[in-house]
Amino acid sequence: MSTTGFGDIDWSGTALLLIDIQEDFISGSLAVPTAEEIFPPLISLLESTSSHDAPPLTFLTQDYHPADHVSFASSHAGAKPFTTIEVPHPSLADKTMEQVLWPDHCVQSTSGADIDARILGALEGRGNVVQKGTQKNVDCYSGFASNDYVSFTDLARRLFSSQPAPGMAPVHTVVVAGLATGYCVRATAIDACKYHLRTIVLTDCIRGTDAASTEQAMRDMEQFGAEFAETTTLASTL
Ligand code: VGL
Ligand code: ZN
Repeated sequence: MSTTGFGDIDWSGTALLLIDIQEDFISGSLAVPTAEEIFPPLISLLESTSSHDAPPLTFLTQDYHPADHVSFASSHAGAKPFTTIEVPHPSLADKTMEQVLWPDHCVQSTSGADIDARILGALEGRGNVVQKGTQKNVDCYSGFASNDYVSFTDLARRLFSSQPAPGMAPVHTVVVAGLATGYCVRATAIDACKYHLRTIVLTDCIRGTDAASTEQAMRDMEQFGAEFAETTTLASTL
């Protein structure tokens, strides 16, 4: 894994993407075992950006599923969480898609879907929430698009608008943190690379559900061109 120095980071065109920092992934039904470890470095970064003249534009993705979502094992008779099945492609009648089945998580209007209050507090109201996974028949790991890449959140449109926030320069760099490394962090970072954004993944502010998916995701993100950094390195460029 190559780690980058940040002498050249241009904060005026940098956005923070905070992925699925929600109760169910921290202490709920799909808890990432070491999720708590991301909070000290991430909160200190958010606090130092808050005191900056122009804090970076910040997006918070929120996994937000209907109660009968296709990704829930409970939606498929006899199926167990953490297994993989083929589900019908939502648009292509003769195709299926691989779907990992999860315990019910981040159900709409439940506290498990709430974004962590410490993160919201550190942002002092500056976060823009991007909901995903809201359609019953398709899962959505990336903050940009559903897993079939037929529907899109408004994240790309907002990042690529000519003035993403009042007075802000166009975005060319994203800093990615959150949960879980093997799924939603991976998919979001890879999509950001595909959009030719400079993509910096904060290694001390991401955690995964299991070692295998986490290690594979680190290799995949690097292959697509993501850079890796620790928060202290990044914060020293503020
Ligand atoms: C995620 C599994 C299911 C994630 C979301 O945020 O990484 N993982 N839904
Ligand atoms: Zn989910």
